Amino acid sequence: WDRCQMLSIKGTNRTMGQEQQASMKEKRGLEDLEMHLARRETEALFQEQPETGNPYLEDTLLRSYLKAHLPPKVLEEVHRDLERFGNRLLTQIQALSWECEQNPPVFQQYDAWGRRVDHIHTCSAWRRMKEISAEEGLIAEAYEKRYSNWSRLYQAVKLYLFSSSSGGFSCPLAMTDGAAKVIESLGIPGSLRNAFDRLTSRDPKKFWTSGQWMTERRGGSDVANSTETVARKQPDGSYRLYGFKWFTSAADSDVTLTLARIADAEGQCTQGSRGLSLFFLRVRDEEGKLNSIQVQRLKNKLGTRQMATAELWLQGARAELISAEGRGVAAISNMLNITRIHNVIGAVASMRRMVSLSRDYARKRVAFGKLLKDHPLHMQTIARMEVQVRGAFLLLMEIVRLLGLAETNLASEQEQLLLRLLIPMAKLYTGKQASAVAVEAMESFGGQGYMEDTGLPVILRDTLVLSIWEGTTNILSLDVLRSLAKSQGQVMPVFLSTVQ
Ligand code: UCC
Repeated sequence: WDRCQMLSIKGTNRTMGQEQQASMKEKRGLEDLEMHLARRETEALFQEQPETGNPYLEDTLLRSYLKAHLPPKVLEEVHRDLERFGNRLLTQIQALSWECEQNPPVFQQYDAWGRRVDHIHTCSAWRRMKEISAEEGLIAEAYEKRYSNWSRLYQAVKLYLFSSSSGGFSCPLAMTDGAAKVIESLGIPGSLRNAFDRLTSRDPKKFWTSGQWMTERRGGSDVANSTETVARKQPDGSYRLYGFKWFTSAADSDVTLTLARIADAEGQCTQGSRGLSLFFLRVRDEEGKLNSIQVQRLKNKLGTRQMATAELWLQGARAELISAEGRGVAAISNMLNITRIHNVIGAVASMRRMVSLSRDYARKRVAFGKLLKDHPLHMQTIARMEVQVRGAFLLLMEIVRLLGLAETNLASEQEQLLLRLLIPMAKLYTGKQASAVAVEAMESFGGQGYMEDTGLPVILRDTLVLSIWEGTTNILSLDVLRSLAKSQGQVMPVFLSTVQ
């Protein structure tokens, strides 16, 4: 309309006064137009941010699952704690998570005077995550067994709620849980009592995290043939480790479990799986000095950038042998099974977060004259994702329910077989599923989904590792076969009847 007005003014014969008036009017008209456009531009670019509320209260499937399965007394206490925890996630922890993303770890190899220091600087939010993990009993809950066989499931639920707001801290927690499990399965030897207490502590000042150093230069899947690290026995019965660990996640951890080959008196080692033994070591001493370890560099990863993944030289690191000689792989497999369950937790949690955000956006964003939620095609896409999240969630709950039974000696032989089969199966399936769902959910935000500062690409990047670390899809497929073979096929009818 403004434009038509101006054109009609320009086209007429006018006196000087009229010209002046017309030119002022034209100027005003242009100013109006600019203001109008500017306002329109701002309005058109403004979109309501997708948000989620208390992740526990909003998760109707989780709540109905707990209601259907937990004994009423346990449910009452768990519900109260999860509601409080959900609020804490919303009001405190989510902001810390973003801070971790914004301030990835920095590696300082030398000090100003040329001394080698190999210091990995982490941000205050990352260190706060460690304290929060202890305060919330994110590891402790599973080992205190306050709720008997339900403790493991309760811990898994807290980790599931925490995972997508943890700023990557769910990774060291996975390995910490795995290390505690290995130590517990060894009967908590006296020399490891202090470590076990710290790994499962609720006291932020005492709490330790653990690493899991398995991957070496020659590979990460074929551990039996790739491990070059050598362990030399010392007169006091301890060992010193020499080797190069190529991929160590959360390298700022306090302790770690790792594999090495014990050298005999002639310096010879047994090759293959039977030559591998499991060791425990502290990464730093009381003063923070590295245990004869040099940090080569930090890894430059596609995702999980909040966390320091490093290449480490072991140059005589003092360590304790904790498995029988040559039984390293079997001993660390307890850890692997726990970290693989954490992987499933991470997968389900990231799918839940993406789909929840997508659902919220559909209630706010208008396109083609109506809200996205009123477009059947859009809703069909969201519904398909929702079904995937729900299925994966129920599979996870079944696994941690079975694990809880096994850990309190309440699982039947059949349930134990089923658990052994379901862990690699769930890990391989949800690992791939998570990134597919994340990509689909990202698309549901249009171009905004592709923008770094929305935080959505971070979730996608971080899901891409889920099919890789802790055993790739094919390695886990082979582990499914291993579990079939180990049970001499007995697990198959158990699986089929359970599914039916
Ligand atoms: O460290 C990494 C990143 C850390 C970050 C983790 C955070 C995750 C949380 C996410 C939160 C969001 S990545 C490094 C991970 N590396 C792996 O996962 C290794 C992948 N490779 C495998 O899993 C292979 O299958 C191997 C290494 C286990 C294969 O070794 P072997 O020695 O060739 O296999 P064997 O000879 O078949 O098995 C040796 C023994 C057998 O026991 P026995 O001798 O009694 O018959 C097997 O039954 O180990 C037993 N065993 C198992 N037992 C092997 N695998 C298992 C298992 N899964 N469960 C029980």
